[in-house]
Amino acid sequence: MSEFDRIVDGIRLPWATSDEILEAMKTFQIREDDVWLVTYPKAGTTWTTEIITVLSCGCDFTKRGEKGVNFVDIKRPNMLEFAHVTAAKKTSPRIMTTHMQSRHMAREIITKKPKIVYVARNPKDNAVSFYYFHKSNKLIKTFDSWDEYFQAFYDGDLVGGSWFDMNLYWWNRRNDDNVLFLKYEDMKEDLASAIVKISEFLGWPVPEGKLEEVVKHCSFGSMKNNPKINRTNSKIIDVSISPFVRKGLVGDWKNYFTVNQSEALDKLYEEKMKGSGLTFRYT
Ligand code: PPS
Repeated sequence: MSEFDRIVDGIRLPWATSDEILEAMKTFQIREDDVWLVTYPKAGTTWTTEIITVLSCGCDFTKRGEKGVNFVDIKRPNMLEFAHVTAAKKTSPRIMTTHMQSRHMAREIITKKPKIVYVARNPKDNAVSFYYFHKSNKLIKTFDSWDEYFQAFYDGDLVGGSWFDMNLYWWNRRNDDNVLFLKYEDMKEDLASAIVKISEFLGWPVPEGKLEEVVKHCSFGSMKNNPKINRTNSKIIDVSISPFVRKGLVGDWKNYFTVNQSEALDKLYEEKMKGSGLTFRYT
């Protein structure tokens, strides 16, 4: 227990994920036509949210954002009501996002079979990105050093819990009809294909001739230059410490991991993900 977080059911959670939210998820009504984007923090949530949002309005950029995205995990200080309360009043189809581990997710997510897009990012880059988020986000703690942070990531003792548990859970569900499992590294390699895949999965087509524009809109450069997306005026994220849309690279981990840390994480991956068949590109 700290001023920033506490452990619930073995998972460290920020205070902003209050007990009321966890309680509400037990009975929160999922709709079959909901679209849920599920991610471990810093795996590409904002990027994929942007793609889904643009697809949801027929790729008409002037209408982008009309629908709103319901991130149910936390109540920010400036919110008048809980996101799940707001979401319950929304018309279908709703766009929902969460970083919750299966233990805390809205229970009906499995039984109601909404469309679920899961994005996974290799653990090393995911860890570095989350490290910077800890520095800039006022709602979670800042670690004194990279080494101290690395140990917490290794131990699965960060807010949001273990990278391994979450990714293994959704990888094991990747063949369910209602699940689309994507990798950040594949999205980086070929954004157009990722957009088409998401579009086909959701049944929200990209109008003829529009794909290039959507790719441009969702590219790293244009998202970084978008103050709303880059949280430039956020009261929670101090972008002077680290921009929200930071580097967007595959392989940045090499600037932080020591050889020993890299080898230790490889070994842990081997143990935790053994036999799963899930692999990542690290460069
Ligand atoms: S959060 O706080 O959990 O919602 O963060 P999340 O959006 O999941 O992850 C943030 C990282 O995604 C990178 N990002 C992108 N990468 C490539 N292309 C695009 N368009 C893009 N948009 C965001 C962002 O820069 C963070 O990664 P790092 O490595 O920190 O740069």
